[in-house]
Amino acid sequence: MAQSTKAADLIARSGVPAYVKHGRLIAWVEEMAALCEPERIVWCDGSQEEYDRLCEEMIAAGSMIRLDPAKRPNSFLVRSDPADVARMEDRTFVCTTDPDDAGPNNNWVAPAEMKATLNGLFKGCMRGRPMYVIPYSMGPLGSHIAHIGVELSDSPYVVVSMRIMTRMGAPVYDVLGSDGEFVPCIHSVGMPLEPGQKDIAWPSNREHKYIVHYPEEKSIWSFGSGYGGNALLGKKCFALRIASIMAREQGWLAEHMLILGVTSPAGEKSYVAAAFPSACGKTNLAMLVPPAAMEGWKITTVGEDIAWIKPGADGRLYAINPEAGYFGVAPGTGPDTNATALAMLDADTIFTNVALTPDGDVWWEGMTKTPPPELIDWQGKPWTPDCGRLAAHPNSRFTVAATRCASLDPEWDNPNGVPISAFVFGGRRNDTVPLVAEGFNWNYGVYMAATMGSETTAAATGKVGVVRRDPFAMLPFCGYHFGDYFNHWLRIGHTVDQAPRIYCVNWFLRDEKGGFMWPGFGENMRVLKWIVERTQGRVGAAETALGWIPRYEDMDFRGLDISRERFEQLTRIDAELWRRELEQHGELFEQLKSRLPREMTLKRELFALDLWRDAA
Ligand code: O2Y
Ligand code: MN
Repeated sequence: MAQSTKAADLIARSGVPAYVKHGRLIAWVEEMAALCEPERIVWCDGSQEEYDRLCEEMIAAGSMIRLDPAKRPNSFLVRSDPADVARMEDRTFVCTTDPDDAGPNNNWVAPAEMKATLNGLFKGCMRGRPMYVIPYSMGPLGSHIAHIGVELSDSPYVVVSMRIMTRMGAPVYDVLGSDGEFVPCIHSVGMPLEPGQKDIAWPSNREHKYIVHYPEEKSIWSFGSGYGGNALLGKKCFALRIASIMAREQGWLAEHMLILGVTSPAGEKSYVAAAFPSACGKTNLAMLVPPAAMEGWKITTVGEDIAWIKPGADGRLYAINPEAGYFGVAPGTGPDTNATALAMLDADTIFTNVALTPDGDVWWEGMTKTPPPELIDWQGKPWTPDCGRLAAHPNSRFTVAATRCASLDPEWDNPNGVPISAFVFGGRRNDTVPLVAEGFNWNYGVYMAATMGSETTAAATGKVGVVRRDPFAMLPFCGYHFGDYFNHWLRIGHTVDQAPRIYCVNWFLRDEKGGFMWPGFGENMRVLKWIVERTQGRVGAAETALGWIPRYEDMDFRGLDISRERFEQLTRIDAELWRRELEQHGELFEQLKSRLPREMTLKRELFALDLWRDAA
């Protein structure tokens, strides 16, 4: 039988649900089935029964372990292939007709060339496996800020993860109707099964991995990996790379930002959106527990990774969290760093690549001070504390619904979003960048965000202490040229009447002995308090070349032993370090010069003059 006839037959046998009325979508599923040749097509409805059935199937196949129901009800452990443990920036591509549209910040291949490669790899790639049709909404169903995607995948792990991470299932088709817009996303683990071939616990393709975005047709193709950001295509691929392009075309923002609510003892509420590079503690900040001495202050969580932000009719910017769950890093999540997250993982959680205890529970580095005497590590091998290996992979993850988070903000699901009072940008810097600074105005803030950098960790690059420029914490996620992106940010600030103030923060300053100067975690509440009180015009600051910086008396240090001298170190602007910093800004601008807004180079010159004047 010809492939197209076989695909039509597969569609007919799949029993397209009556509520799927979208002809273009059905035709696309048929076209992809003709290419991938799955054994059957499964239309996912997002029900609990479907989730339970897929988990049971994965348990029976040996690719999922049910944890002890008394200790972790309805929770599971999955172990990936050791060669498939993280998203892969070097295998991620943005394919535009003009390479300059993708910019130097993306890996580029011509669309026709990439299509030829992918058509070859996808041909027959789902043989012996089902093709799941996964409809999902990024953002509350029907919200004017939300958008819809449909992912086709041959991985049941992707289906159950997408059910936690997004609003997934049959109701999405009601919003889609017969002709609504959706982002087509196709994913395959890239390991077809020949008749009689036994499957393995974590199928993937060790030879070929591709995570590909076509901005002009707004589609996503992912091959060869089953892990996180490479496979759950609603997250980094759609909600950041493709959405950043849609946002630019449509006048909104898609950002790598957490969203938190700050409530004062008087009951006043403000919302703050904050961008940090990966592995800088965004989840911890989004679920911060204020120190006891700051009684009455409260943090609530709208989102911990991604924000979609749109101008509202009242001239403010409104943000939603497009996701419905958290795919957080397990190691380092403990009672002192994030007690809220730890409690949230008590049930209904999928763990990936953490260690298993002999009594059917999970463990990772940082969960308890003393490790258990014996474990099964993330690769399924016996582990003891003195064996010299990590028990959990450093990028091991939990996947859990937002509704399990005790600090969840009551407005987290509001289709109109929450009004943003301040944007915060932070990186991991040993020196140079002070604890906190407020940009003098929108353009200043955009400059600070555009030039932010972060010390690399060994996990990211193999090198420690090298500053990688990560504008807006979007380096791996901006789907187009950073010069155009800076321009878009400049424009947005001037189209709204009440643009939020912009701050930069640095929790990671070190002293001459290499120790952290700022305690971080819950104590970051003191900085957040200064920020929201600034937006309300209630607290002072000193004017510096970098912007407004708090004086000692502007901060609430009740219950924290921070001397004036230490505070001065935390807020010092070192002219020599800044001279070098501005040189590096210049190097970044040189790379982006074909599309860099003039404001950026002018601002850099102004900065240099101000710093020179202050130092003189
Ligand atoms: O390695 C992965 O696939 C996950 S990456 C990730 C997951 C959740 C939130 N943020 C990130 C990130 O890299 O920024
Ligand atoms: Mn992230």
